Amino acid sequence: MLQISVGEEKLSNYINGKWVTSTQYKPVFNPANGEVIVKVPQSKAKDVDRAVQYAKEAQREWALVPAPQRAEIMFRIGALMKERKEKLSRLLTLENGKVIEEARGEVQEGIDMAFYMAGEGRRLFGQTTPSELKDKFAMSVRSPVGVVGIITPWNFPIAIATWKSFPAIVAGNTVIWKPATETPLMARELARICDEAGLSKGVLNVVYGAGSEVGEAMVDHEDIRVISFTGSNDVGRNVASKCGQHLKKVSLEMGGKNAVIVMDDANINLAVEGILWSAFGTSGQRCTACSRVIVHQDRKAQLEEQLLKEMENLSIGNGLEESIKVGPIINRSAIEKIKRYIEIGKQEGATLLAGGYELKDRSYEEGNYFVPTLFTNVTPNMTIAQEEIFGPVVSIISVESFEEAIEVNNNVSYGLSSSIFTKDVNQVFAAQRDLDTGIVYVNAGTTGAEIHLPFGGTKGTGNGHRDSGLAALDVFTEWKSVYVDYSGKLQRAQIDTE
Ligand code: UN1
Repeated sequence: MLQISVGEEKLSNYINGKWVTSTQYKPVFNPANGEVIVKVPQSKAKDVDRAVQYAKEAQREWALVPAPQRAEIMFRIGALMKERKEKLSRLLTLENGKVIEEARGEVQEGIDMAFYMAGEGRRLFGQTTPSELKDKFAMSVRSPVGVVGIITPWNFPIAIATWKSFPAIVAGNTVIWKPATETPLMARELARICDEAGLSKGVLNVVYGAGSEVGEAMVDHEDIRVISFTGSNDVGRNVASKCGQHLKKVSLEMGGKNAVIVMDDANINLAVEGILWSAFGTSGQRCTACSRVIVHQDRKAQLEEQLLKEMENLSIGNGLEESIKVGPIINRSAIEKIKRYIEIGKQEGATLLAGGYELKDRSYEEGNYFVPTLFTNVTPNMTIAQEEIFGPVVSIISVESFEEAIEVNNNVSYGLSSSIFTKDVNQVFAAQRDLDTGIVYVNAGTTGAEIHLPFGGTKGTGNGHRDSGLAALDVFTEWKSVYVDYSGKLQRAQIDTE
């Protein structure tokens, strides 16, 4: 078994290719046992400013490096990530808690993104199109935006960072990255890999610290031209309004209140598997997690019975043990938040079928473990059916028809992911049209997004942009339309067209 170091080592910011120490640090805890694993810098606005100055200078040169060469470095980054997949995965479990199998999956998502964007270096397609005038050529090209700021969450500390930074880098931008304070090791490892892969200094810069200090400084910095943020709805709104004041491009990825719909003709065994995986994987701490099950009334009893039976097999514990299925919750305040929702669910009249409490016996004492929880007889407007809990809590809502299922699915302020289990091809196509979410699954749970498709959602989930896929390039590039007139005379558009 690969050893991972645990200690009180102090991490450094990574600015202009150098590791820079800080004056203030904060301890980072292993959610599985409460041990301090590392100390993370608490940087100030002036650290952000210093990083931006270097990034700005570096960007001028980086933008002139041919994109296929930028992409070759991206390919090396992917290769190094692949070589270190096991080490990265174990560190990820250490700091985030997710079970090792899922950690491997997340690291793979980052590797996939590296290779995908490495390929993009030889595309970055624009358009060529006829001009309305004679002897005139028209095209559109993508140009980098400049220095971009990325603010990433603790629940997918490496995958989401790659969704944002890799397209930005291949497109010729330089990056200031504020990782979540809870999960700083993935940022250090990724910076090390970029360094070893030969990424020019100043192209990727890591500045650790609080959102209220480092995040705010990034949002307010006039030389950061784009902010790409994944996190809570409250913070996202604040980021968006500040960016609005600065006329700064901002891409937001926020919460979800995702549902699995189980129709009367569904394969119930498959639906149960899909629900368990998407509701209790990562202990429900995914933006895409299933937190509502909308079931046709004729199958409700059967579904509940099978879910309850399978939930008994979900082993809870330290995610580094291969047999564990449900790892810890990230921290105490997340546990408290989940507990509050359990109380609200009970008060509002939902029936608690399983779980609903924190594990506190001797072997779990020091970690943050919450038992997978199932509520039923939930009505669509109850608080637990409306608000994001970000924990292993599922609410069952029963409906009488397909139309009602769609309506209940859409009756929330978020719109990230949705899923339907049915064998009826007509319902499949109607559902993919009518479900108001950025991601729709048919006969699979609500998680499992692949990196070459756009990731994001409607309504309160975002502000119209998408992470990953080709869509990410739209966030990190400006369109430039170029007209070349080779007629040798002045030709006026819309006028000299006869
Ligand atoms: C997130 O929860 O913020 O589809 C990201 C999924 C993962 C990504 C989740 N590939 O669940």
